[in-house]
Amino acid sequence: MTQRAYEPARPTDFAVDAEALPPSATETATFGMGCFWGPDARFGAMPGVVRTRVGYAGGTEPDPSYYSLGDHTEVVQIEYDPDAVSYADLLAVFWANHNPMSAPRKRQYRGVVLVHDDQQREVAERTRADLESRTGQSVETAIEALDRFYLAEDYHQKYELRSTPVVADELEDSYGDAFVDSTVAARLNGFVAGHGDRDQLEALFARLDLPPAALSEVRRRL
Ligand code: MHO
Repeated sequence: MTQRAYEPARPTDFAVDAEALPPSATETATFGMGCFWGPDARFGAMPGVVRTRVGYAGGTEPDPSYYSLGDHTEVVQIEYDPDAVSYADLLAVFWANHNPMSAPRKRQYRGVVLVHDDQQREVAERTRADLESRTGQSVETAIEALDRFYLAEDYHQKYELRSTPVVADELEDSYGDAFVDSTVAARLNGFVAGHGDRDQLEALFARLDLPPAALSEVRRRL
């Protein structure tokens, strides 16, 4: 596999992040499923997901950026705890949350599973075949090997959370560039977008050592 892996930072200012599973113990999945803001939030709130980030992949041109995407696609990258959630679980969310039956006009938004290894390819192909036989329609979503993931600009990371600036700024001030790899940021980004249930939310809040002003601001949004 030629894939050059993104190396997550280890932000630790907040207990939830300090105690999060380290990158050496996680597995990684990469999906293209339309504008990457939505899946960043959806997967960020999913139990068993440890960190998320958005970026560009699936093309050949070097150093893509949002306004110079070349042949790349917007993707979400998900680090997960394989003892808590399976690749097949993530794929179920993936298939259910984009339209696999029609190829979008822009390559920027195409549906694609960028597999990290042969095991992932096998599960991806099996679930695609299941979907085709269940619906009797042919699936346009591609399954390809991930070559290289390029991290998107800061302002695209945890996009939903950025509309609660008190919290996003608090986390970014503490973490700087490592903000993107904060589990706290991933969860809150998901919760403010309406994902996750009350129990998950309260479990996070019980462990959240954010300043009171930031806590009450985020609660106001939930
Ligand atoms: N231009 C669209 C999608 C943004 S996404 C990062 C919007 O503003 O909603 O491609």
